[in-house]
Amino acid sequence: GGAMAAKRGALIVLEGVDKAGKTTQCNKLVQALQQSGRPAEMMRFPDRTTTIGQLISSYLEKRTELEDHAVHLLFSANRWELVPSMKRKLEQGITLVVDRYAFSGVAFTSVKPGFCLDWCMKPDVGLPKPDLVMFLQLSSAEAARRGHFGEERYETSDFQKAVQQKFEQLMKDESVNWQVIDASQDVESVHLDIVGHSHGAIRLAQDVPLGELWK
Ligand code: 2DT
Repeated sequence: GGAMAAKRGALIVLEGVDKAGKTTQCNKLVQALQQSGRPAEMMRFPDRTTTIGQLISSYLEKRTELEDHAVHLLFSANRWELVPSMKRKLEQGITLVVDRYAFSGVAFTSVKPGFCLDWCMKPDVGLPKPDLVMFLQLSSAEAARRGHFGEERYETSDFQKAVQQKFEQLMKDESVNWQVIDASQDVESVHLDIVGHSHGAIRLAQDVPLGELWK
């Protein structure tokens, strides 16, 4: 046989409605992986630091209006522009822990009038496929107990309920490795669940090539 390929890192995504604790858990997961000697980095979408990301950020802060199809494509373009660096890092053996991905893209746009799941998925077809997508499940009652929503676009209870239903539709797709996490538990228990699933995914990813999403 030829030279042994270096083991790649895993692409791990956290999804869920607002207030589920995604960002907290992404940070804790990266820390835990690093402490156990596994190279890991966090990413988030939208990545508001790029030129495209700044347009998106301005839209979310309601400082600008953008046509619904156009902003959907910007969110997707914001992922595609990061793909070369994501692939480089994964090939170097770095595990990427990602706060939101194409699933948020589809869930949030597809609740808008005149959009279907299928159209919303198209621009993200072929993105690096996550080895694991953990959905942080939280009831809308529990989300409400965690305090008020912020001032950004989409941060209302009705919108979030509709988004939750779209996520449930997306989770029926068995081509994606979904794991539902009970996000109503305390922070440490949620973390332990997430770490357990992640170690499994990292081990499996070492021996299979990175896939293509929805393809
Ligand atoms: P946070 O930065 O607080 O996560 O909020 N969104 C996100 C979309 O509408 N489409 C997408 O593709 C992505 C990744 C979800 C970001 C907001 O942007 C929404 C909440």
